Amino acid sequence: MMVLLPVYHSEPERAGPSPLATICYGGASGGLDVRNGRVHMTLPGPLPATCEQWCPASLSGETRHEQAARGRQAGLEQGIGWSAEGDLLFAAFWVEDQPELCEAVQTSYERLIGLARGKGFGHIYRMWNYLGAINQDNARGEERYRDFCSGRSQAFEAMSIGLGELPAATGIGLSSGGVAVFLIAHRHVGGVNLENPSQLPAYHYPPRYGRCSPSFARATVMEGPDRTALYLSGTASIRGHESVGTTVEEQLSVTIETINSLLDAARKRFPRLEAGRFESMKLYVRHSEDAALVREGISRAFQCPLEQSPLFIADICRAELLLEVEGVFLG
Ligand code: 3EB
Repeated sequence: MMVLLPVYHSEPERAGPSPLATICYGGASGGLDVRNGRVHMTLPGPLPATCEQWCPASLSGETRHEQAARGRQAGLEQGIGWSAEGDLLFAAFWVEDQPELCEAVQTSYERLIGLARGKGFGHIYRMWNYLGAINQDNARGEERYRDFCSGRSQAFEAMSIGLGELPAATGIGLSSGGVAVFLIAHRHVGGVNLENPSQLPAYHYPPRYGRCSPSFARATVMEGPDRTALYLSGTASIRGHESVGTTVEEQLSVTIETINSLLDAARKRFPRLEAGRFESMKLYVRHSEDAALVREGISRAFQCPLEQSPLFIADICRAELLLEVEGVFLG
């Protein structure tokens, strides 16, 4: 059984195990393109410039020739860029900036989910959401992240995806411009969505955080015959539904506790996760002066290989949050 895992480089075209997609962070502007069977996406931020490639990896004993014979298909349809191989799909959209995001986000989200389903990849197991000026208000005086959340929520509802079916996700700011969303999906295997015992499900956040709650699970687990992959959502210093801590030290320590509480809960259900580690992590830090502290704290707590844990300077979806961490834990 195959899943997609990220590999990080400082340059876009380093040869890897034939990725389905290359995402270049820290570009001058946003864009989406499909070439040579691969999705190419450039995002205006976050910095520093870093490339992420989504590569097939096996959760069974055999290596990837189980996949190679199945061929590659890719295309760009109605603004959705996609690439598929065997049971794996990567799909993405980029929408240019709009004064209000809700409608454009809902339309594109519905197309994205519709495309995944239409190509036969109904099991979406991880999503990412990047938007410009995430903490700024739109013309109606609504924060852009909240405006985005409404469009996303309405799309899931329109596509009949229930709250318990929402996959793990990340929501992070870009230096400028529009909205980038991408997903990974499987043809046959549904992920198991997990919640965090120390946090209220985001889809049940009270209305003070926005007219529609954020639509995501705290983690999604893909279990193969020999290995198990846990995709951890963007995790920040939130207990229940409240942001905790005013200093970066406090927020770092609560974030580490929160990740550990998710892992503890996951291990009860998926004992294979008792052994293993984060094979990749993405660290997002609001202020560059906090970068070294966050990098050291996370690396001490989780021992993720350095070359597989890029740190970005980015806005986080609540104005008071100073950091957010996501990752893929392999057991
Ligand atoms: C939180 O826990 C912090 O809107 O997709 C984390 C992960 C956060 C994903 C999203 C938002 C999102 O509410 C923010």
